[in-house]
Amino acid sequence: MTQSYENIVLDKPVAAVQLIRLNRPQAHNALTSALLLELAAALEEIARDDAIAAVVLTGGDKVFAAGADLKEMAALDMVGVLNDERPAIWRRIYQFPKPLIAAVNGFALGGGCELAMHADIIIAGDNAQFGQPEINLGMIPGAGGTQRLIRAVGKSLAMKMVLAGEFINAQEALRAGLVAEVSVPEMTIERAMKLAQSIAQKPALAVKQAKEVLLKAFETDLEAGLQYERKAFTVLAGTEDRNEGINAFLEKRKPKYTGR
Ligand code: CO8
Repeated sequence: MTQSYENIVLDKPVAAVQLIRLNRPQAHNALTSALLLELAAALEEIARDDAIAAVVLTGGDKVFAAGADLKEMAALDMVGVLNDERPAIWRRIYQFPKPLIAAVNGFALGGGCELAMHADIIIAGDNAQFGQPEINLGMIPGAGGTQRLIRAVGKSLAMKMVLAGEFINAQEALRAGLVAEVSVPEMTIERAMKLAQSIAQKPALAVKQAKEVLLKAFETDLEAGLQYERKAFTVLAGTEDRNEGINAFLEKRKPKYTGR
């Protein structure tokens, strides 16, 4: 990494996976604009780095992230919110093209829950709590929470969480489909890293296409989504890795992928 960051920490990459830790422990990783800007910039740098295939994003042991920074939020009136740069930063985070796995221990609240939902996969420690408590502050989720949560957990549970501000624990999140796996908290990051490393070994172009097409399911109707899938499936037929994958299977040998 060429840039240095104050609000996030980038560990040395392991097996083509970059671990990013949110690092504002004094405020339970409350998401200031500065933190979000650093995260967006780091992800953009990683997107350009061929040596990194996937990212794991984590917070603290007890709190993944406590939401938008309320001190910053308090200073914004309606015009301030209207002109806020944050929606554009969130979009940059969402546009990260490589697999992004959130390893969530403890509270993921408000913008923290929304940040976890920007990831492609969430691995939760069994101490995790997910919530959108904005209603208690006279607000509603403002970083995609109303839209992504309802798609992830369905109407009734999303309504309960957003209207009543009630949290769900890791097991409830697992049952609802918000998270992919629950782990003991000490192993959450390790499990997320292992999963990311496994994905990092897959043919990169197929992974990229798969992520893009899966995310289209949130944005399109079935017919359009199926068309995206067909296009991506067709494009992959022109890649060396796809031919290598099929040939290696038929020749009963391990494939050697090159990312081409
Ligand atoms: N913002 C700023 N500071 C915070 C935040 C926050 N969200 N959360 C905690 N802190 C600070 C506290 O003020 C406190 O600071 P200090 O030591 O200076 O008093 C310190 O962190 C420790 O906090 P607590 O004493 O409360 O710690 P506990 O261990 O008792 O509780 C909790 C931990 C449960 C996480 C608790 O801190 C909490 O409930 N935090 C607020 C959660 C919340 O309501 N989040 C929603 C925020 S609104 C939001 O996210 C809207 C998203 C819209 C995004 C739009 C972008 C465009």
